[in-house]
Amino acid sequence: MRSRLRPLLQPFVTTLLIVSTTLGCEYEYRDDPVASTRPDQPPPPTQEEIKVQEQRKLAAASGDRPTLKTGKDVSGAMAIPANAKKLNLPQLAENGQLSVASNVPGLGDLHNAYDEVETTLTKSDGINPFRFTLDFTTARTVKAVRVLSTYSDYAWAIQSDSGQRFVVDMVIEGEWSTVAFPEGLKTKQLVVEVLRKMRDNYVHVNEIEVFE
Ligand SMILES: [Ca+2]
Repeated sequence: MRSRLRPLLQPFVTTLLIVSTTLGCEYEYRDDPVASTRPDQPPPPTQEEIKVQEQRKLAAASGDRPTLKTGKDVSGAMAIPANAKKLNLPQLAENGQLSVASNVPGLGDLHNAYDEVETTLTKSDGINPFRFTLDFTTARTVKAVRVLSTYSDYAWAIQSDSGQRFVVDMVIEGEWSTVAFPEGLKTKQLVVEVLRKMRDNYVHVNEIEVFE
């Protein structure tokens, strides 16, 4: 019986051997699993970032041009008073006598807006108006503030810590605009808002200067 079955079983055993050898070879040439190189997940957004994202969505959905809150219209050309002296904002910031914040979270180049270099700028990442808050450690008697914004005509506003607010309605793209206070504006805080007036809402601010 066994001898009669052997010829029948032989091809089957041979086939099994070939299949197992082939599979074995295939496994040997397979690459080892590659370790995951995916970077760590970014941290969840902060409440402030969520609020900004919602503002962007609302602005995009409305299709309206943003505007500045009203204030005293000082749109006429103004000159820096002759006796005014420019504050060295980068130095004051480095000395801890000035801190600058904005309404756009996470900007790493905010200092470009007050580094005394016209060609360097920071942009608002879709937030319009772009608001800067300059907090001095001691009260200043401000005689003028001037601003330079590029890539679009713009409007801007300056506000003191007492709430006095001045608005320049229209400035040509790439031109400096000055608001002067010949009598001096006593304040520890200056809020500067720049509104982009054309096309998108990426506000480019090259420089903010303060004179005392
Ligand atoms: Ca600059």
